[in-house]
Amino acid sequence: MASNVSRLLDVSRVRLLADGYLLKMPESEGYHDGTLYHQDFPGNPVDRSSFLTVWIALHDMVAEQGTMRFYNRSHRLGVLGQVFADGVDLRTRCPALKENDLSAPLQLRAGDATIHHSLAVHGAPPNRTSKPRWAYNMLYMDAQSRYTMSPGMFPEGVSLAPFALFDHSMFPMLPVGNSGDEP
Ligand SMILES: O=C(O)CCC(=O)C(=O)O
Repeated sequence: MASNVSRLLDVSRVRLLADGYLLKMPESEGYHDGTLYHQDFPGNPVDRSSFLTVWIALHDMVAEQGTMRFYNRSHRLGVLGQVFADGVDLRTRCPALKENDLSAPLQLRAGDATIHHSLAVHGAPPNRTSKPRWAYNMLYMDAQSRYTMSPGMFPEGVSLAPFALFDHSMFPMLPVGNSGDEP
């Protein structure tokens, strides 16, 4: 995975920035609504606007379970701002996002993955089925990225100096092969 990410980012070394399980409960149970359309960059304390999120379906899932959708080419629109503070998603804030540029709803098999750029606008509808939706995601960054201290996703108890490299076991440097395999 790290080798493929290094090729996509065009960098020689990559670190894991974060990973986690993503549970979207059925909307009918009242625990979760859709995922606001957002970019990942404003929610992470990283000084590079190019990092990648790999999202893996942990079971077969239909689009009605709330699979993600992406605005094609939206990574070219620049940094569009944080959405989770005021709950106003980027489709409302940014008229340049056109409905016909939205990717089709995805039906996925267990193990299928999507990869998106940290500036790609993406979101997901609520899970309108009766079954929970489980996914696992991993964020990979250029190993030369530096810590900006901006609020966002960051592990509790880890302390880095401003603009330090992410030189900590929570952000492992990953082996990058040079086998030339296709991503
Ligand atoms: O799983 C979701 O619905 C959203 C996940 C997401 O925004 C991400 O992986 O960047």
